[in-house]
Amino acid sequence: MSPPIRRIAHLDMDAFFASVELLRYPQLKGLPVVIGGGRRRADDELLVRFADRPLSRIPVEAFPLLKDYVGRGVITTATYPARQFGVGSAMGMMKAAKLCPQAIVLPVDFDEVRRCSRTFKSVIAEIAPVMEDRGIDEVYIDFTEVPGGQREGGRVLARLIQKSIFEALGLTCSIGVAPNKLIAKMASEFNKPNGISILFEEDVQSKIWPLAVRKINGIGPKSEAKLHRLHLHTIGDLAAQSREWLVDNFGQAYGHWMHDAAWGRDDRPVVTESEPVSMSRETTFERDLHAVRDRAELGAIFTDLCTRVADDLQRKGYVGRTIGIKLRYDDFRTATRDLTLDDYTADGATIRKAAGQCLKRVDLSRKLRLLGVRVGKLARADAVAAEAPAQAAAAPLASEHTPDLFQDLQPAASEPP
Ligand code: DCP
Ligand code: MG
Repeated sequence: MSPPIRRIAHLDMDAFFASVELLRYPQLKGLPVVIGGGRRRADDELLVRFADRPLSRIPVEAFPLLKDYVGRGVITTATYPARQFGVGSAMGMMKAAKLCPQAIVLPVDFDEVRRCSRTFKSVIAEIAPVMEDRGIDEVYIDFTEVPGGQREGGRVLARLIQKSIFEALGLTCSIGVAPNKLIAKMASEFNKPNGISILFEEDVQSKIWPLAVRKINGIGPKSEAKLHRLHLHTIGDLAAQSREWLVDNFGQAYGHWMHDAAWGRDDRPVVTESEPVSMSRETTFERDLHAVRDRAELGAIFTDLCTRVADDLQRKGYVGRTIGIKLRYDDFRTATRDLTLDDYTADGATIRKAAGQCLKRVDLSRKLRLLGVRVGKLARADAVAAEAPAQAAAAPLASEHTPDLFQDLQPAASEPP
């Protein structure tokens, strides 16, 4: 057997946010549906009106339509039937309503989107462990050493992954398999939705060169405009230029990169996602604040940062043991302090207490321009819960009884008038 050749896949979910909504409302399958609008759940009213039946039995006629939408919202994504009318991501809803007034409008359900995102990635990771997370709905996968990864250029493994994701979630995706990430990313768009596209090095000329320069991931609108001014429109136009000419016009790094990209060369590895080490939130104030004179304001900001870190941890499924703070003074000096708890936590009040303790150990006589809260020594919440179910919740502090500095300044509402 010949040694395996490098095969890299790019997988991208189809009309992701919209497809997630269709899981809840399968009666909308095949219809033009757009996701977008304000924060208000446009289907709230529906849920109340049809509280007596399952979501899948709400009549299609009852859903809100694009033609009735008033506001300045933009479309996040659209189902493929809606795209046939020219409606798509980033288009204003009022403009889209002119193209496809009959489209159904639904808001995005971020929690559900995130859950689906986690699930499809874990399905892939079980089949092909070298996977790089590229965001909510896309990943790169190294097929090279995976069983089936070489058969039919990767088509066999790609089919298995598509089937496994569909069985787990009822969602479809599109996959491109190619010699590297750069080409794989372009290839995954070739047969959308629910498609597979297999490219080899020798296909670059016929399949990649006719595409617009903008299709290269890394050529944005500014570079595109400049290339157009130089009368270069397709990737083939770019490939026809000498390396030196590209370097002269676009600089060393970018010029060399462009030349390689146009010839389909890219040796970036697929980087398996490492676990986060810490999560933090910080904020720079609109004006410098003083610990005593602006204590109510600072206290509220401090609590808000703790709540937000706690939300981040909970949403991403982590708990942490080291709570830290960061201050930047008006002279730009920075101070950090941290405290390690006995038990893991993702609880806002616990984080707030520990962070308050840290605060007592810094100089608060100077004005502050920035405040940050960090939680480190992270572990997956489910792993910790499985190990020590009794301990996971409560996190006693090192010194419960010492008041912390912003603590007695906070909450503002309880201060004497
Ligand atoms: N998204 C967004 N804002 C944008 C573009 C996209 O919030 N300007 C969200 C909605 C998409 C998701 O990210 O569902 C994934 O983006 P894609 O570009 O992959 O678009 P889709 O998955 O919706 O469609 P496609 O089938 O073309 O991949
Ligand atoms: Mg997508």
